[in-house]
Amino acid sequence: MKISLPSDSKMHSKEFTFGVATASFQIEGAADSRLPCIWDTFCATPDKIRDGSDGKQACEHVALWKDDVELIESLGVDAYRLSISWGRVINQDGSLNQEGVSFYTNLMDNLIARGIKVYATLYHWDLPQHIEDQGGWLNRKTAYLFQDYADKITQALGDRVHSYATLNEPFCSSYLGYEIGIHAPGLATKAYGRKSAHHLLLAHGLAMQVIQKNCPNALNGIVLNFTPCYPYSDKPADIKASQIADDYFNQWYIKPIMNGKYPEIINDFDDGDKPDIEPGDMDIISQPIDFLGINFYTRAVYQACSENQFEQIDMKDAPKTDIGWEIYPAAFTDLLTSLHNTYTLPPIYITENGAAMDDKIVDDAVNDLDRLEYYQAHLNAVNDAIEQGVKIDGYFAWSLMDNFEWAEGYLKRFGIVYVDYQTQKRTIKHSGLAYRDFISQRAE
Ligand code: IFM
Repeated sequence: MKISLPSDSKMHSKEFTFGVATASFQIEGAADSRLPCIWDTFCATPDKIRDGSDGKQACEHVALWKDDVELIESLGVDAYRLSISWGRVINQDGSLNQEGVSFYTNLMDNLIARGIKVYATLYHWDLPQHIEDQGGWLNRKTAYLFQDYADKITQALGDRVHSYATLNEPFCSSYLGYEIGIHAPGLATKAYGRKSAHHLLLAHGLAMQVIQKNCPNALNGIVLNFTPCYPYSDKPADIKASQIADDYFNQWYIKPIMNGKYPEIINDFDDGDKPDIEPGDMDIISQPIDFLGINFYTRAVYQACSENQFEQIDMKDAPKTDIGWEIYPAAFTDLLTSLHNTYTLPPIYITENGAAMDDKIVDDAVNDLDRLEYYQAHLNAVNDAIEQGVKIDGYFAWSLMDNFEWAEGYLKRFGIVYVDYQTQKRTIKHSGLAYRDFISQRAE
């Protein structure tokens, strides 16, 4: 089976960027050559990671990066999205760690020499533990430490980076990490979710100021994840429930950036649950961005519930990926068109999209037709949105290779390349070969 799009699709143009994505903690390993981070601590806490694993070795990318660059090149992609480990490049006293910086400059130089553009995210969840010990994202000072890190690393990397994203998915850092505690640092207090989210968004704005100054020619922005919310029925109460959920999980992160305001539901919160907003914060958060990164995997369905206002329904008979997420590509088009109609957006990049599947390696091959179908359907959905007038300039498959899937450990495989964690052998899956073939047949 092949990937194909209508012959007049704008995604066939070489102007459209195709890439693959990873993140530092999920692939790098080499934990001894960086500062400990909140995910090291979380992994060392009993019962937090389903298979009891950690990120100490992961895909050993710090050792194997040259092979991995060859692998990326062999896929024929235009760009590689990676994240920088804060604790690999900044020492505890705030100075640059030259060894860590060299790791990234060598990697980037090698990618650039092969014509592969670098899309770098500065924060993909691996907060140095010593900063968490001072309150982490609940402490306003962390936003300023992030600005300082962004300032130093963007100067050090120079013009190697084509595009900087400040944060990846602040929803996950704040809600999963501080409000319900299923991600690091594992705190579970309702008010913490909104308070940490505000400091993350402030960090984004403060970092944008220095990145735009240091790298005015790079494409600079933020990556947000969205799980579009649908009502379980046509009943007004269910529709209202899905709207509240949407404000809480999705609009909460984009509206401050695009419109300088939190959604109206903030007015319904108890005072103690509101974020600590200081004068000028919303202006810092809402300064212009050059691009918006969107990560999409699935949708969620809600019904009204008197206790919590909304309650998620498990769509039992719906097709799902191996991580239990419903496969519903129409929600991707709906999301993109609705964001386009709601906000005045900069160009969009799909910075993550992909599926965990129960892969089997047989005779050195992984025949992951289920993942391939997922990609086909979701590329169609992106194409539909473009046809409806949404400006989308790129698409990154999540992920280049199987890796540490956070609280699921190594049990869930999202790669288009299979990783044997015993031998570290990489095998391009059928979906990866199809992605490569699709990319290679684009017009010059
Ligand atoms: O693996 C994660 C990634 O780190 C962030 N976005 C979602 C992916 C799949 O869960």
